[in-house]
Amino acid sequence: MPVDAVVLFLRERGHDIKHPEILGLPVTTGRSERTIDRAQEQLTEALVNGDEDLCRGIVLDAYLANHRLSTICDQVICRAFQSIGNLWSCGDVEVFEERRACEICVSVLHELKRLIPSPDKSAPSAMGGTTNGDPYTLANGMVELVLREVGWNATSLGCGLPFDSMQSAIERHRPQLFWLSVSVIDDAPCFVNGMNQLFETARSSGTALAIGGRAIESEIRQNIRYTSFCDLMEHLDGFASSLRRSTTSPG
Ligand code: B12
Repeated sequence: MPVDAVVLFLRERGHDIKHPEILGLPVTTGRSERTIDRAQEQLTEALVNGDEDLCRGIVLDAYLANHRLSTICDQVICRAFQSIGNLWSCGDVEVFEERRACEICVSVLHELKRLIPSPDKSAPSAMGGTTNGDPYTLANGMVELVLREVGWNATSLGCGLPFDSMQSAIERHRPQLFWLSVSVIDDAPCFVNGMNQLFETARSSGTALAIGGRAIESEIRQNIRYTSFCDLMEHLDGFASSLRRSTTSPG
């Protein structure tokens, strides 16, 4: 049986996992607290200490406890990075510790991708990334996972994409959904212009445009066009689930 099917079975039945190493999971799987608040505190500490196995175990335990990926992303991983950002700005965490935490997180997100059941061949497609000058990889990786969990065939195009290349991707692949994660805006007028052109391309291709990220402040939002703005992965989870139902429902 493939590992994603075994993990799905364990999640749905709430069974404990006795020998995680047989499934290629870290030996710490099944040892950490399954409550979300405690998981966030444990993850912050494990990330700062660079304990990759423990980080993988904490996140996988939350997943095996049947928490939605969007909840794990918002309430465990994102909050852990907020704490790390605060510790860094107070000088209590070194730059190398923060960077190492990001590396670990990227590998944990890859591992989660392996454990989510693959979308059906007939699943609607989604793609997206971050724009020019935006190096923030984590939120972008999370969007891909959250969409896959709700049955989308989601593919990240990566970070630092020029707007015209995103338009080409939409025209060539005509995905039902395109996302943009925006953590940095270098040049607001250029961003607004790029977004509005992207929206026009998306509209003429029948593609919904979902955006989110800390850099989209209300003044920017008022000047750009999009289909859905999400503060959280949990919002995307709800939006993408209902869009998927309307995309795939007969008639
Ligand atoms: C990791 C990190 C970096 C790394 C990122 C590496 C990487 N591989 O991604 C790097 C090294 C690039 C970096 C650089 C800098 N950083 Co930095 N960084 C962070 C940190 C610690 C975590 C960011 C992160 O990834 N969080 C996890 C993600 C998942 O959370 P999120 O971005 O908030 O996303 C959530 C929502 O916004 C939403 N969302 C986001 N995108 C989308 C998209 C869609 C479609 C949807 C639905 C939802 C959604 O869902 C997410 C989950 O809830 C933050 C601290 C913090 N509070 O976030 C500081 C932070 C953002 N950085 C900060 C600073 C100061 C910098 C630097 C200026 C430092 C420097 N002197 O060089 C540079 C600037 C770089 C640049 N070009 O702008 C400050 C920003 C302060 C400010 N007010 O602007 C922060 C807040 C730290 C702090 N407390 O001071 N940083």
